[in-house]
Amino acid sequence: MPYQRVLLTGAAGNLGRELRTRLAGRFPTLRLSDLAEMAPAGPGEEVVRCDLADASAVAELCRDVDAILHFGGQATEAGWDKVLAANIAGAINLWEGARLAGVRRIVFASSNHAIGMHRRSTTIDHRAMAAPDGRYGLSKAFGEDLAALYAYKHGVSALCIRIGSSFAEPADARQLSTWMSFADLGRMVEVGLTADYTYEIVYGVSDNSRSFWDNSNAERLGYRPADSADRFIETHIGKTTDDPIAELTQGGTFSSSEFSGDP
Ligand code: NAI
Ligand code: 15L
Repeated sequence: MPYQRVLLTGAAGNLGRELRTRLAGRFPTLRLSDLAEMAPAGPGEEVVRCDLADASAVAELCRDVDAILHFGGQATEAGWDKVLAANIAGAINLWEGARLAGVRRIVFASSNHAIGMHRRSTTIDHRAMAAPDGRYGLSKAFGEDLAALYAYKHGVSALCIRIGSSFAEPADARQLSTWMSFADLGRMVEVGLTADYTYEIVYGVSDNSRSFWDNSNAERLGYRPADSADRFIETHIGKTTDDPIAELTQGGTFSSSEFSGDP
């Protein structure tokens, strides 16, 4: 059954603004939400300001929605207060609101920082154990487990996209491995909305030859990336840090920040 109304959280953010443009006209109604101000609603759009930490507001936000693209929340490392409110309470409120509203599917912007302490020397796939590289990464691992609970127990199917680095262009040597173009993000979101599955984890990454990840699960679901960071190898290969923990781990400086273990 096609979706009548799709909710996009984080609509004022970098990826939210990209997706808003790419999804224009794709559904009868696209409901856009964020804590921050958004551009006014265009044709086929609804704009709703909402704090994900406010359970009753989020329950109302989910009403009459068929599917959710959950991109809102704290998008980098932060203190527990912010991570707890936006990403942990926010995720609980969203999935519970979705269950109550009969939402069928959630596409979740998880992050490579859920597995950021894995070594760069190991190629991991969607079955790798969580290895968060900070409070932010832990909140994404929590979101993935929350999605599994609601998928298997309550029928809210979920695609968790462990996004690498989604920017207009890769910025440094690490992003030669982790970069995802905006167009490939759009392709992955389309797979998330249309493929047949209950609960899946994939990596949000373009077709980079230096990728840290075996993304065969995404390919199995129908993802065909059209972009690659490889054309930046020559210019970016030397753009490394002088930080040994960052260079050792997939999460880079997220992993080395506050690091106090054995390398
Ligand atoms: P962003 O920071 O530009 O967008 C996040 C949006 O969430 C912001 O507009 C912010 O106002 C909103 N937000 C924050 N707290 C909120 C709250 N309590 N209630 C409602 N809205 C709130 O980040 P970006 O880059 O657009 O990322 C979007 C999503 O993708 C995030 O969940 C991030 O963790 C995830 N992601 C992004 C990656 C990237 O490379 N851009 C990589 C991995 C994951
Ligand atoms: C993320 O999860 C962040 O949202 C983004 O700003 C980048 O830091 C990205 O990971 C990355 O690892 O490059």
